[in-house]
Amino acid sequence: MRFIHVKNRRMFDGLFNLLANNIDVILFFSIVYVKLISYEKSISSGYMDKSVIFPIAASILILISFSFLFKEKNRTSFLYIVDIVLSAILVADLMYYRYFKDITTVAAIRNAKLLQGVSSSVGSVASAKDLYYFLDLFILLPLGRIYKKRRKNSKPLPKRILSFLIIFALGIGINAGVFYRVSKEQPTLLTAMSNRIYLTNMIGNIDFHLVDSYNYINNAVKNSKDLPEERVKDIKAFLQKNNSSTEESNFKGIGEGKNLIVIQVEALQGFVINQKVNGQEITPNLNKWVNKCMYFDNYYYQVAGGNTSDAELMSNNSLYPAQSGAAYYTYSGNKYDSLAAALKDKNYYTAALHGNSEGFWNRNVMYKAQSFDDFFGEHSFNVDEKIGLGLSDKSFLNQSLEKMKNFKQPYYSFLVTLTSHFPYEAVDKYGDFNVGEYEGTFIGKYLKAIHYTDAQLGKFLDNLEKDGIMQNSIIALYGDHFAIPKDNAQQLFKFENESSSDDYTWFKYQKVPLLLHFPNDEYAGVNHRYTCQMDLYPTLANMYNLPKNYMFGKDMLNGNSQKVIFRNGSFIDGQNLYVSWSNTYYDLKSGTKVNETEKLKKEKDEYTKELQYSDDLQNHNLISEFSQKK
Ligand code: GP9
Ligand code: MN
Repeated sequence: MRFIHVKNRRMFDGLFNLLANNIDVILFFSIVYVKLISYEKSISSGYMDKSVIFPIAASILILISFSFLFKEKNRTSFLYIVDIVLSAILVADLMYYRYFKDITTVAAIRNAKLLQGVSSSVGSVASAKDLYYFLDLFILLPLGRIYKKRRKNSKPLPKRILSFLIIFALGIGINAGVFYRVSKEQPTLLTAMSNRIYLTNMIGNIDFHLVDSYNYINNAVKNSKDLPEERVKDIKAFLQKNNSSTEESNFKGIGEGKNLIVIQVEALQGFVINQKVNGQEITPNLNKWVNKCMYFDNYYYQVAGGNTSDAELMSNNSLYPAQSGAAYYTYSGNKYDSLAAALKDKNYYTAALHGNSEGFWNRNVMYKAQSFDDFFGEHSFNVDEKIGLGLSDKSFLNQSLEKMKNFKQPYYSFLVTLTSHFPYEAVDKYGDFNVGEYEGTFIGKYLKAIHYTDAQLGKFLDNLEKDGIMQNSIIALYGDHFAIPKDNAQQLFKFENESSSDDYTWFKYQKVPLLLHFPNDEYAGVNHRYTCQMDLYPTLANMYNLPKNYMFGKDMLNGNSQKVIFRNGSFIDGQNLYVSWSNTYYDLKSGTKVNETEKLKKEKDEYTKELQYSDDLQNHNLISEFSQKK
């Protein structure tokens, strides 16, 4: 009895000593944990992922592990300094968030002019509550002093290294599991960082900054070596050849002096045009406008890790998406010879409009880099109706029209819609479109969502016509990318009565509609030429008499190239489809497999090179170099 009592007492003393000896670590963990959770709550507006507690705990453990490398009395000072730095980062992040609705990145800090918006209005983005983040520092300072005095002797170095290794491994282990889960759910999120708030909601603030820094350094190292002279010459020669316009005469200059309105529609996939469900047209309004427009029914999207932002990049610059990640993020410090910049040189007013938070896809940075005069993001609209990610298409298009009426003419308006966004659920209660047997299915939800957006686009286009704006404008409307991901392909094939589900069939549906509208519905008709998002800018450049210098695409209204190169190396040449992941060629019309010929092999090598040229150009900011030398 007495023996057990003594044993218990010893255990209790041991535990007490362990806690007392590590009180600085325990306090640090608890306080930083509370700060990180409170930060997470501030940026998540109600949809915080509960499991974020694991990466948050793991990242604190990793920080703590390093403190064990110090002698005990220095350990406390180390933790104290880390606490100060972390609190400062969190408060800076909160202020940035209040302004941009986004998380600060190394790229944004490096490009200091982007922070002007925040720094010039620190008063309006700072909050008294932010002081809470520093409160503990005042209480901990005297406590730390007392503790330090008590801790005269220290554990030997090997023991401290062991503690470091155990805690570090624990933190890394938990984080590895979390990162695995994120990359399973969204394979490109960690490298592309498309939705930084969502990512921070999954991995926490510290991990976000670590991943961001890693991506930043990784890219910088990759691009730090100068390109060999020969390579630069090759790229120059390629661009000169691709952009020379000797034979171009169709439609040349027909847009000069006219407004340009480009509408990029979220997830508008080609198969819905002129298609019915349950006996009703899915997109009755676009179907009507298809007949009044030059309609390209073989227009392919080519987006990669940058998704919507890649569609914007290609349509406005005729540059390929980045090999990995999002160009809108990786190449935000580059110089661009964009559509907006070229039109500005012709005294156009240029504006980009989108109803989501300004920071999404780094738009606040990238629209500036592409020389738009103004960006009207969520802050510039009255958010009177929110569906899903942001302002509803209905309200967005109505308010955009009112804004456009006040734009100085001629203008270039670039509108990006939002409501018909994956997973197409938010829009359900805003319409009564009956999709019959598809009710409740993934494809059924999409059809409802795109039916809603079609109605809003119809009203917008009708108003442009009614208000006489169309009379003096050229309009381009296209879908940004697929709506039905590969995971759900079977539903699409079933809907389209496809008996096969091979790669050829998959590619058949990777098209988005492109509608070009000219005053008085001139040039209306269907154009079956194989074209793609890379071709929009060269086509518009010819119509608006803009210089063509650094475009990789082709003018769809001149010449006869039918080249479509996808970011993964797959391509279409007008006769054949090449699928890179299976190294297989198909006849484009019949879908039968064909063997590789000398000609096809040559094309494949040429197109791979073309993608590499675009990568080199962007990795080494060559537009800046070339335009200085000119
Ligand atoms: C967000 C919108 C959606 O603003 O552009 O982007 P996505 O997820 O489609 O790439
Ligand atoms: Mn999109």
